[in-house]
Amino acid sequence: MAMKLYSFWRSMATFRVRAALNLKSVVPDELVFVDLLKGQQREDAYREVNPQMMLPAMIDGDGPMMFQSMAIMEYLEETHPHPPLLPRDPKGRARVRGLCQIAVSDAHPMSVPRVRNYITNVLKLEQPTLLQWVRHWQTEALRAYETHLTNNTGSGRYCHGDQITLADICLAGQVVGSSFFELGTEGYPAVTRVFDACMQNEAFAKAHPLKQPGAPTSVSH
Ligand SMILES: N[C@@H](CCC(=O)N[C@@H](CS)C(=O)NCC(=O)O)C(=O)O
Repeated sequence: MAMKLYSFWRSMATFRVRAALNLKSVVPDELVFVDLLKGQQREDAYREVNPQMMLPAMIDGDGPMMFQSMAIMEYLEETHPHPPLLPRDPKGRARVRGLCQIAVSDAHPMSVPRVRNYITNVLKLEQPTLLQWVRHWQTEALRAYETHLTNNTGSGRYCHGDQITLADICLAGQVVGSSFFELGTEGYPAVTRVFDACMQNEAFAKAHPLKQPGAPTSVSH
C-alpha cells in the first residue's frame, strides 16, 4: 500500500511530518512537490487533493487524504508506535500536545503565505510592517517555549524528559521557521539547548527545509 506525501522544501508544517516519518523510519513511496512560492497550492490539481490548499497532505494506501500536520503525526504515532513520540501518561501527553500547539496553532499560522499575502495584498501593509507582524508572533512562541522549558520539572534533554516527542518536532520547526525571518534563539537558552539536541539527530537534520529537493542554500523571509 503506497504512501504519498505532498511536500515543499519551505513548508514548516511538512517539516514536522518529515521529521516524524524519519524518526519512525517510514519512507513515503512518493513525494509530490507543490511549489508554495509559485502558488501551486491554489491550482486545481492540488485543490482537488486538499481543498484547504495547504501542505502537507498525505495519502496512505487507498486513502482518504490526510491533512493537518498534527493529525498526520498522530496517525503515524498510532500506526507506527515505535519509537513512541508521545509519553505514556495522560498528563505528560497533555503537556507534549500543549507544547506542540504553541507552534502549530499559535505562531505558525501567523506567517504562512495566505496570511502574508492578505496582509500585503488586501491590507496593503508594507514589507517592514509585515515582517514586524511575523517576528512578533514568532518571538511570542520562542518566549512561551522558553518559559515552559524552564519552569517545568518535566523538561529534560528534550522538551519532555529525555526522549524525543512531538513537542521537539514542533519546537524545532518553530526555531527553523523563525530563522527564515532572521530571528535567532539568542536569549532563549533552554530552546537553544533542546533545538541543538534535536538537530544532532539525523531524523531532524534530514528533514531540514534546506536539505529538501529544490531548496536554495539560504533563505531570508
Ligand atoms: N495547521 C496546518 C498548517 C498548514 C499550512 O499552513 N501549511 C502552509 C505551509 S507550512 C501552506 O501550505 N500554506 C499555503 C498558503 O498559506 O497558501 C498544519 O499544521 O498542517
